[in-house]
Amino acid sequence: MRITKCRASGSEDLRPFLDLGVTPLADALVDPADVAAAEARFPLELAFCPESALVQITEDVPADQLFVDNYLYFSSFSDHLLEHSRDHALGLIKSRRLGSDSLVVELASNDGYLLKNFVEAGVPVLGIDPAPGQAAAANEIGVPTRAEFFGLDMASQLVAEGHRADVIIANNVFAHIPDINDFTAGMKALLADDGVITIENPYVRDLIDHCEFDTIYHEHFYYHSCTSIDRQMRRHGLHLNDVEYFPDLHGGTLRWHIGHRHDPSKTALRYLANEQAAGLDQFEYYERFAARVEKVRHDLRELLNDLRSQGCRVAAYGAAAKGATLLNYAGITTDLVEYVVDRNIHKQGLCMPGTHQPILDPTVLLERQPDYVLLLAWNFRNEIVGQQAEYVARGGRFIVPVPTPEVI
Ligand code: JHZ
Repeated sequence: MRITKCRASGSEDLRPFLDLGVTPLADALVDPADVAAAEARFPLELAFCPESALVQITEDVPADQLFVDNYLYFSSFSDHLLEHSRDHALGLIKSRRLGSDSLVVELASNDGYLLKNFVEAGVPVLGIDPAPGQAAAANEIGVPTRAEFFGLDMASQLVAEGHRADVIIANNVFAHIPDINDFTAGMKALLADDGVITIENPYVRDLIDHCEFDTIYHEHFYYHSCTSIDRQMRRHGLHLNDVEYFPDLHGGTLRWHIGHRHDPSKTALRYLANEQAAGLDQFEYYERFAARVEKVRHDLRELLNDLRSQGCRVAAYGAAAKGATLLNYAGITTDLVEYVVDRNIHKQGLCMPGTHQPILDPTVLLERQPDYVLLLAWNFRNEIVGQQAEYVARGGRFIVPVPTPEVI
């Protein structure tokens, strides 16, 4: 269903600026037996709300369809993410002096990849994640996890049970919530008086500036800036107090520190001022994005067509959600890219949504030695290219699709 109002501010002044067509759900990988059947498809369009400064998609797909029925994303398959998460946990234990009488709650705790670091240090945790397979995997490794959607109801229930969180962590989930106000109100209710919320999410400024349009898909309702976070928190009596930047994580990720009291660091104030100076709170900043996205599609198709006409064999690496957006928007079917490899064993044996490349184990790259590999998971470029040193030593080449298609 198409929304008519900003999900955050309720304003009707929603200004569309990018149309990626009608695409299947990016994580709805297809069983090979079902490829002949029609897949559900939904419009994928982006809009900006001047009141909330929030970029968002205009289509609402029910959350069950996105995160319960089709969800095979397990955080633990990236070494880089595991290291990043460990640093985050150890940093919080030290700076917040967490111990056996503290409580850390993670929203969208996935397979326990982050909370396990607190468990190892003897800090009590609670994971919350609606995806049943991921929640079960977390419980199995000793990370107590409830397989539920988080919101004000659940927060109130936890408070009634006597819980208040010293730390609430919400990594790569603040884009994924259909009702952002209910989710924010839940965090406000659950947070202890002197507690801290840390939220990580890819930065909309990097998305626009580096043309990372493939990170747009139906799971990602929102594309955040410091300004949009600041306005969202203030609406709920919370405050943005600090900002950290991780340029190599998911194409550029920000971590926002939020509390009940307003005590902004110089860094937080600088980010807000820089965004205002650059115009991130104005529609004009987003207006010309569509033409740049269209050029990536054109150039990538031209490159792949040229390679195929020279008889080159092309595969892809990473059955990522962003890969599904790229392949579907650019119309890259099996005639241009034959198959995709991915080390997530839950994805192997299935096919990419819409374009239907089979997903295979990465060892086939050495068995079949394709001439080129389109790097769909370009956010893990160093990690993946490093792992594939042998493929490269034998003459294999990677194609990085964004910001402009490039052979490396
Ligand atoms: P990856 C994810 O998006 C999921 P996606 C989520 N929707 C989100 O918000 C963003 O991140 C920020 C594989 N892989 O993580 C694993 C290897 O095979 O970029 C994944 O299937 N070998 C919550 O889905 C895929 O690549 C490797 O060495 O776009 C990467 O997907 C590595 C490092 C990864 O996610």
